[in-house]
Parts: sequence; C-alpha cells; structure tokens
Amino acid sequence: MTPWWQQAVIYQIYPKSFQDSNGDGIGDLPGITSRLDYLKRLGVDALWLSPVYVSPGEDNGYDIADYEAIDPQFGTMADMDALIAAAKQRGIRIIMDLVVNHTSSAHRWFVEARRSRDAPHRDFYLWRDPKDGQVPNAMTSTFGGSAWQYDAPTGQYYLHLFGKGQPDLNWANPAVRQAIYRMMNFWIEKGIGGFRMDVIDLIGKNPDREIRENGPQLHPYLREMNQATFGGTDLMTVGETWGATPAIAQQYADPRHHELSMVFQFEAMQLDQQPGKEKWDLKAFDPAALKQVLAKWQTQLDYAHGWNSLFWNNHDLPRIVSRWGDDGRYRERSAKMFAILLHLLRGTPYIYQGEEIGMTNTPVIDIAEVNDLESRNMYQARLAQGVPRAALLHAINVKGRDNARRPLQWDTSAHAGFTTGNPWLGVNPNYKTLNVEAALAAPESVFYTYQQLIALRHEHDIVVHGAFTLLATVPGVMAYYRTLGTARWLVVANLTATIQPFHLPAPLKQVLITNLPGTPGETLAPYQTFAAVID
Ligand code: TEU
Ligand code: CA
Repeated sequence: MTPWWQQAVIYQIYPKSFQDSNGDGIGDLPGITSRLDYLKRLGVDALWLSPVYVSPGEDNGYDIADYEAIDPQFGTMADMDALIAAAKQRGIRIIMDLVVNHTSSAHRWFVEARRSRDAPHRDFYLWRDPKDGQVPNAMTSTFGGSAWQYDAPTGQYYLHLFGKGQPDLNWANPAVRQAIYRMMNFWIEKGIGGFRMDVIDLIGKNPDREIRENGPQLHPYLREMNQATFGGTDLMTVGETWGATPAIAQQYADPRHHELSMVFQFEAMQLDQQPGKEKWDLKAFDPAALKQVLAKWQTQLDYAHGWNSLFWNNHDLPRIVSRWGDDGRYRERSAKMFAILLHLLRGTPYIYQGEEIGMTNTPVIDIAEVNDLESRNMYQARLAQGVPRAALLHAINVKGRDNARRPLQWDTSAHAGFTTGNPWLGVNPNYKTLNVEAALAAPESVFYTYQQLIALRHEHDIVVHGAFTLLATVPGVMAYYRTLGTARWLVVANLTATIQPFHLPAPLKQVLITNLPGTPGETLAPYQTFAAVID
C-alpha cells in the first residue's frame, strides 16, 4: 500500500512572510488560515510550517524557547488548533518544524543550566572546560567563528553549531531524548500530519572527537524516537540532512529500519559553490552537473525500500528562477521548466511559497538592508579579512537567505497585499506585475503549470512509481523516461538559454504538459520543456 506522502505534494510556508492578518507587518497563523482556499486550489496535500514556537527570533524561529507554545507574533495556540482543523476540512495536513539539535539560549532549560555546574538541566547541553585558557577544540559554527562560547558564570564553554543563541542539546543524555519525545507526542495528539526535522543529521554528534554530522548514535536515536513517538502512525517525517549520500538516505528511509519517511539531501544545491568551500564561494551553474546529480539520486536510491524528496527551494536557498534560470526575459518559461523537470521525477515534491508563481531574488545594495544572521555574520567576518564590500554583497545577492524570505506577493496593493502595516522585510518591487492575483488571472501562468503537475501526480501512478531512465543527450538538455507496466512517459527539458539539438526517440502519443505551444522539432528553444506519453 502506498503511503499518502508518496503521492503527495508538500508546500512550505515561512509564516513570517506568508500573510499578515493584523497589520503588524509580520505574517501569522490567522493569515495562513485565510489563504487555505488558495492552497487548495493549487492542490497541495500538506503544509510544512517553518517554526511558529516561542522564540527570541535571532534565527527567525530556529531558536526555540518553548516548544509547546506559539510565539505571540504568530498568534495563539487556539489559532494553531484552528489552522489544523481548517486545513483538515480541506484535506490538507500540517507538518511541523522540529528543531531539536539545539534550543534557544532563552529556553528555560538553558537559562537554568547555565546558572551552576550542578544545575539539574546542566547536562541537557554540552559544556567543556577551557583548554589552555582557550576554546576546547577547533569545532566551528555554521554561522561563522568557533562553535564554543565561553559562559562566565560557570567558567565553561558551551557548544553551538549555529548561532551563540542556539546552544546544542546533549542527545547522549536520555533525559533530553525523553523530553523531546514527550513534546513530539504533544503535537501528534493535536492531529498534525508530520515533522520536518531540522539538521537532524547532527544529533549524533561527538564534540570531543569533533564529529558533527552522521555521528555513531544518530540512527539508534532515530529508531528510538520513531518507537517513542510517530512509529505506527501515518505521519510523514522528513529529515534535513546536508551530508546525505544515496546510501545514507537509504539508511534513514528504508521502512524496515523504522527511522524516517525520507530526507532532504542537498547534493544538487552545492553544485554552484567551489568544492570544499562555503556557499558564498561562487561557481558557475553547470547544467550537465545538475543532470548527473538528479539522475544519480533517481537511480542509486532503491525506491522499493526507501524514498526521496524533490525540491529547488526552501527558506535557506535563493529563488531557483534567479539562481539557475532566467528571471528576466524567460522568467515564466524557465520557472515552468524547473517545475516540470522536478515534479515528474520519483520522490515527493516540495514547493516553497512563491515558487508557484515564479518569484525571484531581491538584490540589495547595502548590508543594512540584510536581515539574515548567516549573511550578516559572513559579511563582517570576510570584511575583516579584507574582502571588498562589493564582492560580499554580490555573494549575498546570489545566495543570501533573505531572497527566499521576502513577503509573498499576493496582489498589486501596497506591500503586495502581504500587510497593511510595515513589512518586517521589504517586498520585492516587482510585485506590481509578479503576484498571485495576476497569476490566477492568466491561464498560461506558472501557477497553472504547478497546479497541472500536482494533478498529474495525483492521477497517474506512473509519476509516483514509474522507473526512471536517463536518455543520452547534449549536456544542456535533460531527458528521461518514466515507465510503469506498458506505459512510458518522456520528459525533456532544455536547461539553457540557448537553442539545443534534440532528436525525439519515438513519436509523441499525447503531450501532457509543456511550456511552449506547438510540437518540438529537431531543436529545443531556450528552456523549452515538455512531457508526453510515448507508449
Ligand atoms: O539549516 C541548516 C543549515 O545547515 C543551514 O544553516 C544551511 O547551512 C544554510 O542556511 C545554507 O544557506 C537549518 C534551517 O533550515 C535554518 O534556517 C536554520 O538557520 C538552521 O538549521 C539552524 O536551525
Ligand atoms: Ca501579524
């Protein structure tokens, strides 16, 4: 029997930027509820909400101070219950973001733990003595600098693999694990549809051996979590795992292991950075490399005993149409190309808010315009190393996280209909022409391509279960078959802005979806894409 999440398309909401309901400039839960009919019209099956829990907001909610309460800026627990219920009425499930590698330093566990070395919750975190008056070892934070922060009251350092306000939990402590499982069950009892697990590949870390990801205890902890919480339910779980290979992804997602439904793996997302360096160290996009990575994940994962996720975007990534497509002349055509290419692959597709209308990056000209902690830390650190400002701003414009976090563009009214107040982060000025209202009014818009792709997945088993075969083509073109029983579909995408040769391997019986009118000849126009039945 096929689990629901293998046939589903999931839509990620960044609540702060989705829809404001009360004019304070911050998106909120009632705002989401008010837009459910739009999401139903798109056709998605579940909504993954980025964190809405009580938080000081240093990392926009990925620093949680209370897992069982809603941050007042987003509304109340009654608003949350109302959203779950209103979504359920429309057949839409709610996936909560589970951020349990770390808490906020404002969490009561940490507030209490840092008071004394024998505080009851001291061992909920990772404390180490100074070494020769310095940090315990060379571990670094993803957001720059040492991962160790000295805490004067007790004379020890605590570990933070992200911001200083995000101390890492000590998963080796069984009391930590039990507290997390209790909290997860609190949410499961509310009737949610699953969890997206933030940086879950880090929970098995060993700070003394400087092991961060894929630590020895990672999979045992996940099996224990599964048993103590969602095991035996139909919840969907997706782990964020930057360092997963197909073999590692298989380990997580093999149902016989009782761990997770699937993981997000980021191999493709690292293709435009210099190997071994950071995301800011830019490298040109190479369509042939993307094709190779997509095909690798289609063929090296055993889908009979595992599953994969499919995505171009999330709240940490730049907008795909700006990143690897063309956000000018070919904006709509290239946005549709990426949609069709991805959604007809094997795995569960995720759409990030605004992707369904082809929203673009938003360049800035001054660091004062940047909200994101990661971008700001990088800017200061590299500036101090002598890197020119212009180069740093360029990297932020290409890769910075604010690109994804600007308010959703609903219509042509002030602030794109996101808020009647002042938005916490300014809207992209292109909202006058690029917005949901305009997309809904135009039958050829990107929105309807996504709507059609979701319908194809719901209606045709071949999209869910069909075998994948890559065709040999020129480097700028990706073409593949999906095959189930006697049925065969062909998907062809020109990943480039130039005309590319392509020879049809068989006559097309029926074109299912396309981004250009007319039947393809011996060449593909820039970004031209189609899917067709051939057998
Ligand atoms: O991201 C994990 C992570 O490693 C990111 O920081 C990533 O390296 C970077 O954003 C790439 O641009 C998760 C969340 O998705 C992110 O929003 C949080 O900031 C982070 O964990 C800490 O919770
Ligand atoms: Ca609000």
